[in-house]
Amino acid sequence: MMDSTSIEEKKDMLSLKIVLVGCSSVGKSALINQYINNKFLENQILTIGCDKFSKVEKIKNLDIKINLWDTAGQERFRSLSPMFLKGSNIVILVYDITNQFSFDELQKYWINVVKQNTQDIILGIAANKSDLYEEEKVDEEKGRKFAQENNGFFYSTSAKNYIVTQQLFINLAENYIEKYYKNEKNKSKLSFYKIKNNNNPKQQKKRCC
Ligand SMILES: Nc1nc2c(ncn2[C@@H]2O[C@H](COP(=O)(O)OP(=O)(O)OP(=O)(O)O)[C@@H](O)[C@H]2O)c(=O)[nH]1
Ligand SMILES: [Mg+2]
Repeated sequence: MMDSTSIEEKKDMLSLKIVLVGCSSVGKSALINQYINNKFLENQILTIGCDKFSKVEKIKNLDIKINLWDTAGQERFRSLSPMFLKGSNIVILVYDITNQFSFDELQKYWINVVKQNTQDIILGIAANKSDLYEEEKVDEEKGRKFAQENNGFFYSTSAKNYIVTQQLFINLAENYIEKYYKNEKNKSKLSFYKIKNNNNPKQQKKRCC
């Protein structure tokens, strides 16, 4: 016999808001494109403002609608970040291992913006472009230490690699469910997404600003 919770989960779908932030050109859009479309573009177009994508995943036996917020890293869009971070469940700070500046900025700027504008999140640190290890400027240990200091999960990623990219998003979502959903009193932190009147919730893209 089903309990009331499982019935509710069948009617509505749980949704998670995942926001990617970090400097321009670190590969935020490329990671999302690989995760959603299994594609890598050498010339990914730089993001203006923020793009939204979604994908439905089965995580820990639950159907979860993953909502991805792909924010623009260019300086001129920085003032918008607090707005996009609001209500996030998971935040991924992305840097490029071949670009020291992109890592320094995570420590000097992005981590503070995230701390000031979020609560009860799971934090991921993605050291991206690992396929360019020969041009590495940021030692992996530094990235791991930064993640540890901020209670975040460290991932070495390449947007060219489908499996690694899947692991990044799915593992963080699993960690979120484990920490907040399995804990009864935190259940309300996940929002419910009504699947009625939505023919294809998978792989949608829409501009959010
Ligand atoms: N070799 C390699 N190139 C990558 C990787 N990820 C992204 N790139 C390339 O880096 C460039 C910038 O990637 P984007 O995904 O547009 O970067 P972004 O972080 O979304 O940049 P903004 O939208 O300006 O914030 C593109 O030319 C990508 O093809 C990676 O893992 N490896
Ligand atoms: Mg982008």
